Amino acid sequence: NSMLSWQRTAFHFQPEENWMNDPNGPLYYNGWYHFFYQYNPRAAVWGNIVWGHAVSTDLIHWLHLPLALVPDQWYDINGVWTGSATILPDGRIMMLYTGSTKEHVQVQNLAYPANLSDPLLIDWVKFSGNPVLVPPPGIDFRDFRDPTTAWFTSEGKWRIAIGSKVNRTGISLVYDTEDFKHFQLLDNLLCAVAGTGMWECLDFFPVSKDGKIGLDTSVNGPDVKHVVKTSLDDDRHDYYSLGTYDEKTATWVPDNPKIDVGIGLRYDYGLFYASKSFFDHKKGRRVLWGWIGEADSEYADVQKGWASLQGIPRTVLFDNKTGTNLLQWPVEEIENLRQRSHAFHNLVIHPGSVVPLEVGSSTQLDIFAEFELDKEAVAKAIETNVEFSCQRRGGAAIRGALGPFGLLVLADETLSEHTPVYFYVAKGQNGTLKTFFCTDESRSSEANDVYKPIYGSSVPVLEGEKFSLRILVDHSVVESFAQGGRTCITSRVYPTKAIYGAARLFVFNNAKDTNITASLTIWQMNPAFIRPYHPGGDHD
Ligand code: DQQ
Repeated sequence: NSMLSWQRTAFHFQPEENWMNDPNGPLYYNGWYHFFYQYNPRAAVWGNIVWGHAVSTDLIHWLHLPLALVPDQWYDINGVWTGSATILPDGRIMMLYTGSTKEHVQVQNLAYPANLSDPLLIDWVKFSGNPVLVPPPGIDFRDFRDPTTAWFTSEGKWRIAIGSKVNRTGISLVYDTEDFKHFQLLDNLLCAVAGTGMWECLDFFPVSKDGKIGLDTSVNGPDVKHVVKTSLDDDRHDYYSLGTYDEKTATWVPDNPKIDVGIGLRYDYGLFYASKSFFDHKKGRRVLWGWIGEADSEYADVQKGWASLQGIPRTVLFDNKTGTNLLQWPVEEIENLRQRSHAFHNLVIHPGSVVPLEVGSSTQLDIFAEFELDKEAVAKAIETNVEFSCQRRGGAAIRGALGPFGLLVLADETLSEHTPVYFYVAKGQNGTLKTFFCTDESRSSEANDVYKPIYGSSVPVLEGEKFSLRILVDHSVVESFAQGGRTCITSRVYPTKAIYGAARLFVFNNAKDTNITASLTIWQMNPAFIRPYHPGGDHD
């Protein structure tokens, strides 16, 4: 449908058509990144779930391959659901995934590459003894899914976590295995949080306290913290928490019980779900994939013939400056798509003004911006509204003493459509500043069958730091990272006017009492050719 074809992205991973959801089993092997994903080969809505498969050498340019796993056995006939890869020291690959059986029971199955010397790992074999795990006593047959990557224990066993729930308590079951075929359920739960409901797509991995290097999943010791991530089926958000893992008891405790799994921090305050990380041996980094769904109607998805995309993969590091959060940042390879840049130095933006940035068409951009407030204005400001929240009625139109200020992306000339990505600084009674980072979709589109929320949360800004943000704009997706990736917001937006050559970019300052000094670099982005697979063809 040409009416909607502008929504198609230029450098995000998408199948050629139909529905996609969770990232599955990402891995790096023999020079190729492999990416699998939940896919409906028949329609642009969820159903008939198989594993799609693609390969890349840079995480940005992809080659689509034949489907890796399809429902063809009693134990996965209702869907080949989410799973994770473990690469053994001898180079074998163990792929554990959830199958929905002919009776809709959730079981765990094992698959592996048919031929490890095929660099593209095209053919996959299901283990003849599947399923390798069925729901244990006390667990509902519909609440047992999404096995993690395994990590090695000092006892010489592999350990995995699987999400579930008991009543309203979200839990992480833990199993040990030596061969990925026989598993032993441990007595303890890795962790559990009351009131959080079903835990989908658990992820569990170490981060280096030095904040510099990524770690393979089995690394442990005094120099690491462990992250637990859960995708809450109830509210469809990905929550993580930093804490300490005790291998002996197979338990994990959060650093701060107030920001436990499922109640504290989120990877992303917009649309971002069912994420999964993997360790990239090539570059020694941990890379995070997340599913970005649609915010339009199912009818529109069927019209356009596709639904969902994947976020640009993010490197994940511990933030050793704050000590309280992770840093997420688009993988450096995305920078190879940058074309010519436009730079603006020390633009002074007065209260209540909107200034166009003449950068040409603005549908494919990489933006880096830094903002400073007037020191005097900050000192004089008497606003005491630390109760601010991004979701408060009014969004970017609210005018406070020290905010909002930021960018308007995917805007048309007359601003009848625009999406503000912005900071809001609130001043507390004792003079402390609290910063919020938000995206306001309420004026993003004149279409009325679209969900247009205001997203956001607070973001730590340390003494001496400027306010900084990075935004990737790609037709119908806006991924925003504040303060080096402390707080992230992914939006799907569906403008009707601010498309192709008509899309513009503005910087704005809606604060009442302060000028904003803005310095920006803006790159036009090349498309990433994501190519179909032609058996027997040339794949160079
Ligand atoms: N998607 C899969 C499940 C998982 C859910 C099914 C999360 O395995 O729990 O498509 O989006």
